[in-house]
Amino acid sequence: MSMKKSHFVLAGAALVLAYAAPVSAETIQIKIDKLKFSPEQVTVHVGDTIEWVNADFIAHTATARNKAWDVMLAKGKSATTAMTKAGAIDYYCRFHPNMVGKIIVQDT
Ligand SMILES: [Cu+2]
Repeated sequence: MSMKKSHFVLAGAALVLAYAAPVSAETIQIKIDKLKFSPEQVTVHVGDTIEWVNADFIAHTATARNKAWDVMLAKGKSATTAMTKAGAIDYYCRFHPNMVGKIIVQDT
């Protein structure tokens, strides 16, 4: 293999890595319907965003037990929360403590 050709191959491999490396952030929807978070448990990555959609006709909250966030969700409204730290977060609704869910945030 000539020097020229091996350089070309290396450049091609570097290009593939450059395209594969960045993981794009995602938005994951958690719906509230009939006093339930759905899905009840999700696994996401640091940098992802949770979109809360309250499909009920009453207000709810999504409140992290570790106090990382407390999202107020009026009836029929939605809101977003960015997941900035790795870890497992249990959350609940302050108005209806039986409503619980869990978000597992993985390092990217
Ligand atoms: Cu509630």
